[in-house]
This record gives sequence, C-alpha cells and structure tokens, in this order.
Amino acid sequence: MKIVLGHHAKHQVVFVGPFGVGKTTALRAVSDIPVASMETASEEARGLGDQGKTTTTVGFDYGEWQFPDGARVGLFGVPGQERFNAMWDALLPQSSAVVLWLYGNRDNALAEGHFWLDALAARKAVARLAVAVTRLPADIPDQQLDPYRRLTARYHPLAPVITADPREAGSVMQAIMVALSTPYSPMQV
Ligand SMILES: Nc1nc2c(ncn2[C@@H]2O[C@H](COP(=O)(O)OP(=O)(O)OP(=O)(O)O)[C@@H](O)[C@H]2O)c(=O)[nH]1
Ligand SMILES: [Mg+2]
Repeated sequence: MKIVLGHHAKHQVVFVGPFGVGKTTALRAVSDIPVASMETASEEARGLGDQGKTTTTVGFDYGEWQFPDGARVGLFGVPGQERFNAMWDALLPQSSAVVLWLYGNRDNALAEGHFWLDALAARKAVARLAVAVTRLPADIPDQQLDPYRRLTARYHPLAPVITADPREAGSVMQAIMVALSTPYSPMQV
C-alpha cells in the first residue's frame, strides 16, 4: 500500500466566513474527492440553512479540486464560529489564497466582513483574497456590491468582490479561480 503523508495539492485555498454562510456547502459542491468534514450536530445552526442546517463545522473540511491547468487545489473550510478559531490559526498561515464568504442579505453583513477581514489581517496570512457575497439575485446591479468593495479595499486593495452561490459548482469554481489569480498583496491592518 502506498502511504501518503500530508496532501499533494499544489495550492491550498481556505474558505472562511460567518456561521452558516455556506463554506462546507461550497466545498462539497466542487470537490472531486469525498469531502472529509469535522462537523457536529448544532441546534443553533437550525435556523440558518434554507433546507434546515443541522450541523456546524468544529474542526475543518477538506476536499480537492483540479485547476484548469491541471494543478491540484486543496480546499479547506474552517468553522465560522469564533470559539473554534484555533482552526483559523492552524490553516490560514499556510494558505495560498482565501475566499471570504459573506451574507448578502443581512443588516450586519458589513460588520461581519469587517470582523473577518480583521481576523485575516491579524494572522498576516493572506497573499491572495476574493470576497464572495451570497444570497443575492443573479441580476443584481453591480454597484450594490460597492459597500463590500470599499470595505475590502481597506484591507487588500486588489481583492475582487463577486456574487456567488455556495450551492452552485460553477459559482464556487469562479470564486476559487478569482482568489488564486488575485495579485499578491499583504493584508493591511
Ligand atoms: N437560500 C440560500 N441558501 C444558501 C445559500 N448558500 C448556502 N445556503 C444554505 O445555507 C446553509 C449553509 O450551511 P453550511 O455550508 O454548513 O455553512 P458553513 O458556512 O459551513 O457553516 P459553519 O461551518 O457552521 O460556520 C446550507 O443549508 C445551504 O444550503 C444561498 O445562496 N441561498
Ligand atoms: Mg462548515
């Protein structure tokens, strides 16, 4: 039996963002290997999913996807709940890129964005970043993303902000590709 220690993916993309936004869903939508998830039942999660989310990530999710140039991409999903932030410390410093998933339909969405961008900047980890805003209609006027763009630019002047649906593979692939092709910029605190 061939024993492989560690993963062999060339890039490592980490999905971060608030509780229940869709990090695990997004990873499952695109992974071409069975996803390993460390989840547990959660009563608090129940109100968050459209189909009744009943679990929350307490460790991390791992999946893989193949970039169009053939390179393997390792995908990690971290817990959205801050009490499990040891996983953020473990995974962010070695990431090649980060996709920050945010809610597009919550009053506190920008405050959540602020919190997460601070968390990324504090770990000085991010070379490449994309922000993916969920739960918005596909035909939304582009300028509705401007508040997210202004916020993001304060931390990473080159990071793109897009709309994406974590349930749609094409949408998640786009978010990953955009994150990996963002020019390098250290996060500004
Ligand atoms: N209506 C709607 N539901 C969505 C959308 N994106 C995700 N969901 C649902 O929201 C839930 C997200 O759950 P998870 O993928 O477990 O979220 P998570 O970010 O991994 O959560 P934690 O790991 O607990 O922080 C799922 O039930 C998805 O089906 C969206 O764009 N629209
Ligand atoms: Mg999760």
